Amino acid sequence: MKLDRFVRTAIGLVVALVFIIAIAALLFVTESALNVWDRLVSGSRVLLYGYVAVIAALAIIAIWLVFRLVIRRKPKPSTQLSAPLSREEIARRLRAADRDGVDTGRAQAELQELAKRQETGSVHLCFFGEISGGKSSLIKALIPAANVKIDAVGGSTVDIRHYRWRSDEGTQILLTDVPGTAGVDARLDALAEEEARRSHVVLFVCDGDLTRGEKNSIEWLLALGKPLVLVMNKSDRYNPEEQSLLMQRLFDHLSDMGSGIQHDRVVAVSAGGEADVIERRSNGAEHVVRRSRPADIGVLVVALNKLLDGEGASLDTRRDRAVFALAAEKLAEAEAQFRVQRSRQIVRNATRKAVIGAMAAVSPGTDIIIQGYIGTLMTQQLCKLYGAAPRDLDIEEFLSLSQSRAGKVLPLTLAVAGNGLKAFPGIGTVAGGLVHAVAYGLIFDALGRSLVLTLEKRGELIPDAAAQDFEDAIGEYIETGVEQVAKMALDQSPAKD
Ligand SMILES: Nc1nc2c(ncn2[C@@H]2O[C@H](COP(=O)(O)OP(=O)(O)OP(=O)(O)O)[C@@H](O)[C@H]2O)c(=O)[nH]1
Ligand SMILES: [Mg+2]
Repeated sequence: MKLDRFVRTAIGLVVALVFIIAIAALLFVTESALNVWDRLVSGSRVLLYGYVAVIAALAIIAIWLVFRLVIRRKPKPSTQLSAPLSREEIARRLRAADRDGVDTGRAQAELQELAKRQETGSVHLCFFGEISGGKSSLIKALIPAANVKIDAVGGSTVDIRHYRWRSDEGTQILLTDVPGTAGVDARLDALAEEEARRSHVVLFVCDGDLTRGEKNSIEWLLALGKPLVLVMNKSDRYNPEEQSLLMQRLFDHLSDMGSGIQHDRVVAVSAGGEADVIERRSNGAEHVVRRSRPADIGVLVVALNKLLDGEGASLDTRRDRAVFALAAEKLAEAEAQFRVQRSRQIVRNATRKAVIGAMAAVSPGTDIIIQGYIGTLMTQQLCKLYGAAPRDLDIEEFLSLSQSRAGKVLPLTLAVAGNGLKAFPGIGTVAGGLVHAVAYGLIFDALGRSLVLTLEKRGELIPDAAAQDFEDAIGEYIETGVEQVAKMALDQSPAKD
């Protein structure tokens, strides 16, 4: 690129001038700094230290400001499951949640139940599986005196019961009967799953090849680190050949899951019990006769003894960890619920303030829709609630992007606000100021609600993405929020009194 001679001369002169000014400024600054320093050093010590302290304080404030504006703070570590959890960690989370006002009752109850079980030192073996596999029958076979409900109709067990099986060297071994899974009531599945997590060992009961649901349950239990015995019950229904084929299939399934489970943890048994059979007498008449089936559970007892002997020492630690994880999950649920409630409150407060502010303004300008104090405060509060820590610049950018989006739908918002107000009886002609106030409120309400979803989804405030979410949802939000916001405005309106 060829530059004109004149332009080049001009640039050269400007460079020379800048150089001279820079040198002069440097000399000037150096001279005054040295001057000040000389005077400070020759003056009183108090003045010197005071001066240095003021400069240091100014420097710290400047660094802090830059940090706040520019550096994105890391979001709080998530409260999701991160195994293995220690007792201290879960206690710390509970204390923090308690301080925030989260209802930690269900999580605390889990830890209290654990403490109770630790105190008695008993070992819990939980019979788990789909309905009608014969869990209750197996308990009855192991403890003939136990009063267990057994029924051919699936879903016969509906609560959790512990039965004392025996004592090994003073340690009580309890068998736990839980409702079968995959029944009609999903709440019973949850009940059974929680109890399985509280137990030391799970005896997974099936009565043939595994269903998809059973495979999923086993994978889940293995992922939780539960010691497992796979019990194929009702083996009396199969001939020896079928039985050995089935056992191989069960073992293959477990190997496919990468469980590394030994052969002796897969057993075929028969709980026995009683069954009604129809018998035909010599005279041709049919009678229902109750027949008892012989029990064959020896291999199960052997497998259990071996497991208890081999893994005895680690069973408590593994059970404790599983319960800590369960408590953490319950805490996470409570925290999520808390966030939903609290975020509603925050959005409602901001909306109310926006409505009041707009009604107080003599002629509300459309440009102040969401920026300013209320928008910033609402965004900050919601981000804090969801553990996001955006830079101040991000908040500003998000609000200004949202503002331009809100501007686009302002005519629609005003129309919706006007209609919403007319729906209230006895309002008559709706004043323009009131319509504006409702429109402002609607925009805040929509902004808050969409921000909550964004934070839930992303865990942080990414200005572009959050503003896009707002734009995508604003139409729907103003329609669904209008009744509440119009009511809010009318409650504030002096015309009402
Ligand atoms: N043939 C045969 N039937 C059995 C055996 N064990 C249990 N049953 C029958 O299976 C049915 C269900 O037995 P339950 O012990 O109630 O099964 P469960 O797993 O506790 O069932 P839910 O509590 O409903 O989940 C009953 O009709 C039992 O008689 C067995 O070894 N062989
Ligand atoms: Mg049962």
